Amino acid sequence: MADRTIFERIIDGALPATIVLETERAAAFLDANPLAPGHTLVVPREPYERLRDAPAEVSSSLFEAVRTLAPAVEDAVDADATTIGLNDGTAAGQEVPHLHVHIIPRFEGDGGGSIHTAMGSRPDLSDEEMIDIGDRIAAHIE
Ligand code: DGP
Repeated sequence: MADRTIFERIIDGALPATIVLETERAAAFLDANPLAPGHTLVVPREPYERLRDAPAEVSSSLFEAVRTLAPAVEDAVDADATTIGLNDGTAAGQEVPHLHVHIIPRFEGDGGGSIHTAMGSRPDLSDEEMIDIGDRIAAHIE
């Protein structure tokens, strides 16, 4: 089918990839454009676009796979640490519309930053604004 995502086609075997884990609901393979050796993508088998679209059993399986893989990836490439990230939506840099978690091995002195460096600036929020935002988040929990 023409409208399958790249990642569905990888899981189906229609596109080549180095697959490192397959579970009932998730799969993982090496990123074709790695930021470090071992850069791995973990995806649900079903093509939910955003984290908010995935039912609880799918997101649980996804993060269980992340938990399994993060130390395996780190050890396999003898890394010192790991950055785990999810570009959730186009404004956050998501290019492939199939939910995926990046596992990126990190090395002392590799020149990369923390997740904080992904943002160009920080907002200056008052205590009242922080409380109001917190209240609104709590009110939106479904
Ligand atoms: P994001 O910006 O979070 O949507 O990252 C998408 C990642 O997917 C990017 O790091 C490169 C990777 N990618 C894109 N196309 C392919 C592909 O065909 N195969 C593999 N293995 N990775 C891909």
